[in-house]
Amino acid sequence: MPTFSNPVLSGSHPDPSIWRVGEDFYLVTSSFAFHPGIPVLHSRDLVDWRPLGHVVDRPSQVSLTGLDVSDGLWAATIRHHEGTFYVVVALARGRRGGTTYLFTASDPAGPWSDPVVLDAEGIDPSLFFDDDGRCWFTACRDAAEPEVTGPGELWMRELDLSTLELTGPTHALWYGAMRGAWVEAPHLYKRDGVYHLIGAEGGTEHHHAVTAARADAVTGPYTTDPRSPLLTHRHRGAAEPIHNVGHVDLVDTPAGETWAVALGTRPVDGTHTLGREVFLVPVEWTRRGPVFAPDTGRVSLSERLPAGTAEVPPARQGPVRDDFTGPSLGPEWYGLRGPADDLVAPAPEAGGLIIRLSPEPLTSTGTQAFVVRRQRHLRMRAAAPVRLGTAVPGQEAGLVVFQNHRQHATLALTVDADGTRQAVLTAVEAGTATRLAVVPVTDDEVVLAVEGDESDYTFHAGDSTLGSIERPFFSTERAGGFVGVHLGLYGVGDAQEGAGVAHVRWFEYEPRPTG
Ligand code: 6LW
Repeated sequence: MPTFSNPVLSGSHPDPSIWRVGEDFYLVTSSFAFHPGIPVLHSRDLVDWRPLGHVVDRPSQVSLTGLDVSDGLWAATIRHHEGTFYVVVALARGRRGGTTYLFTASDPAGPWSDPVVLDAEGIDPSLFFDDDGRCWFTACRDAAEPEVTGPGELWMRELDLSTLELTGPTHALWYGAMRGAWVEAPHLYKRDGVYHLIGAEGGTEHHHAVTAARADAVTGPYTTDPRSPLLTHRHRGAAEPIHNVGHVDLVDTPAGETWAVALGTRPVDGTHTLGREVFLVPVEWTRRGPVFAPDTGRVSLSERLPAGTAEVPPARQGPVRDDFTGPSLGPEWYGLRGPADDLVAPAPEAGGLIIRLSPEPLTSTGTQAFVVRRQRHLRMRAAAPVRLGTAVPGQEAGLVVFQNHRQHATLALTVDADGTRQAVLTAVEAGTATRLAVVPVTDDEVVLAVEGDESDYTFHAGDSTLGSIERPFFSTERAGGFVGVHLGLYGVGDAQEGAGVAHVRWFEYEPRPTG
């Protein structure tokens, strides 16, 4: 039987939401404080996903300034109805829901509208279009009487599609099946006249689980599906390769199957660095509701292909080099909290990327001269030839291994007070920087490289090895938050007259086989 490998989206792609229009599947994920925000991906087979665009690509849509890396845009839902795509998302501040936004587009590749602010509290908003054309908004929030119901509440209001306002009464739908932790991630589906409310419980970590309730009317009353949890790996041991499974969205294929996209992690010795990734899980609808992974009851690294798909392209092997020849950076590159195009941009006449050094340090909550892409493989090498335009003490540019603004490492070219060029390896933990190694360099341009594997990240400048940082240093377990490791380029320094520029001819990312 032909199979595919899970995850179908490796690296930090949390909280997947999926929709199909005809033969085309569209998927969005959380993007937190990264910019552009809310990636939209496209697939024809559910396995091979290509970036299509971003919902948030202009600072006028949403301000992310000042936000912690793991706040920002959380858990968007994508839906399509009568020619319009809808995305709803919560903007989190201080790890809590702040503002709920609704965006629309006629083409999921964009442009997406400026947002409409919905009068909604909480997080994990979703939309359900009923057969009668009415649209229902659901989300989760703190329960009014947590000692009675448990801490979280899934709630609903109607969305008026002509005004894009929530209207009518608020319906409290459900407090979860297990009630030990917040119920969240609600999505509503209708099957054979029954409304199925699927949620997540246990938190996004080890106890994450998919639970469900059902009702005969859209506004309830909802009764708990007694089979809950319907999908979880909370009961699996340390040898289980996939953990933290939950937060699903379901889609029907043209061939008549149902599949779920779920988030999960692949920890190594109890810590994960690649973030929450997207796993594809077969679903069978029964009289009792959806059965996830009917053959095994769990998410697998190797899964049978969806019906109607004979084969999928093999995963790309070998290094991928970005020569920065395009007019702008490709969709795999992200800045923080706003566009960094005036600071980091391809410069074809200079043959590569120009980084204008910025006084904004990587530890700030502003927009730095900084571009990164997801680390998508545990074993990998990233490398870039970097040249610092001037030799001014205090200026630096180079590679960054970025977990968040308070937890990262840099391998930078800089000069000391005597003007001696050097490469410096620095680790920043909980916002405090420690200089780990310094080597002198002689060439103007130095290839800076980092190799990662199960044990550590090892840093090289030209032929010199500066040292290693243990992999768990960059893990979510150590750093907290909701994101995985990103790799990229940055430059810091006060702009001097005509100076303060670094030049990078290319950036190479090479996945390496896991033995
Ligand atoms: C997301 C929520 C969650 O909104 O983490 O714990 C939040 N689960 O469903 C951010 O990814």
